[in-house]
Amino acid sequence: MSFDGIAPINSCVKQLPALGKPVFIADLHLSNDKQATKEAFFQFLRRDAIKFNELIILGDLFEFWAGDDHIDAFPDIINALKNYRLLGKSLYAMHGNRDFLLGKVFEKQTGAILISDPVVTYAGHERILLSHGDEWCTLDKDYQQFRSTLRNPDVQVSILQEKLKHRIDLANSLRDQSKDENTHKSYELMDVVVHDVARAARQANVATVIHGHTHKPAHHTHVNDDFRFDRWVLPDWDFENGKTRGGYLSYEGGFLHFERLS
Ligand SMILES: [Mn+2]
Repeated sequence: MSFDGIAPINSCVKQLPALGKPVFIADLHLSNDKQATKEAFFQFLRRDAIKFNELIILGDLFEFWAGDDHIDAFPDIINALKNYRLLGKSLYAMHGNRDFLLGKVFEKQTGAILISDPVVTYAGHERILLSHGDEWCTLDKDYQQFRSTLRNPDVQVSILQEKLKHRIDLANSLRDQSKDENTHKSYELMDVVVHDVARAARQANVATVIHGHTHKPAHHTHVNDDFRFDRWVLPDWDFENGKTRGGYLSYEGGFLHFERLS
């Protein structure tokens, strides 16, 4: 499976069709050493996502994705996604900061469509802005610098020309480094800056924003310079060692609704 030369960031569509009955998830951080979390995801697809028409993954489905030639490490996850598509459902995936190298082969093998971050969609009459959310963690200047480097198409292409093993080693070391750094970062530094979300919402002409990344699930109603908007933050998932953290947001009958998984 060879890299086709298209930077993953250039593989994303900038428009989504209107959503009929969508379900949103993010930050599952799936990997092969997290069997219980994978099982929770498979059960969610069979039992919960099946009740909806579109599954929208707002980033970090994977703990890390070293490039599309990494796909062979995750046959069970790829099959589960493909089976969901085969039910006639739609599947959309956004890059997170850990799986920003998801590309055309992932799309082809799962039937998912990669979507830009941020992107506007409609659910019913509601215009909604979707994002992973890390773009709005603007207090963390070092992180933003790092993010813009990794989102540069030329950088992505040159990373993908490295051997898979080198990329996996690099991803592991970056992850360890970020875990290490994050223990010293404040709560505020690791959260979005509401003013920046408000500006993006205002520019996109939406009153509702859905994002993940911060692992601070909530429904906020903000009033920022007389601009009022709702911000729904998706939970991360962790079912390892008896934990039952995870959930989804759905839209049905004109309402967004949070559901916890257990
Ligand atoms: Mn993230």
